[in-house]
Amino acid sequence: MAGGKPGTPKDHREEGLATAERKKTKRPDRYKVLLYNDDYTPMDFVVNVLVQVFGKSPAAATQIMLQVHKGGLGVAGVYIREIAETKVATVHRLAEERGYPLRSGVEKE
Ligand code: TYC
Repeated sequence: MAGGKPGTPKDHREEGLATAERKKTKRPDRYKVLLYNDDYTPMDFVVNVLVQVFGKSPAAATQIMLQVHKGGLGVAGVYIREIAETKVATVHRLAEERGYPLRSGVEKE
């Protein structure tokens, strides 16, 4: 089987690289996808987005939606940057299709 334990530096001894030239295998930075509260987007729409876009269970989605509703914002999920940005674009597209002002954004962890 190829590949070692995650986080274990690759052994380059058979590739002719000196120790000083060995590239670190960096874990990609993680980005939180945030949802922001507004006064118009229906609660059930937000719950459906959390289930369908972020893979949450209906119970977890309801908790996150209520956190956003009461606290102003909440974390929908955590991903590498490209995935996080795609999730934000999907949220905005789905909301705009329905005429809702729901906003989402990313924040580096
Ligand atoms: N505040 C909205 C309402 O009362 C519900 C809501 C929750 C909107 C979360 C956006 O990200 C949001 N209908």
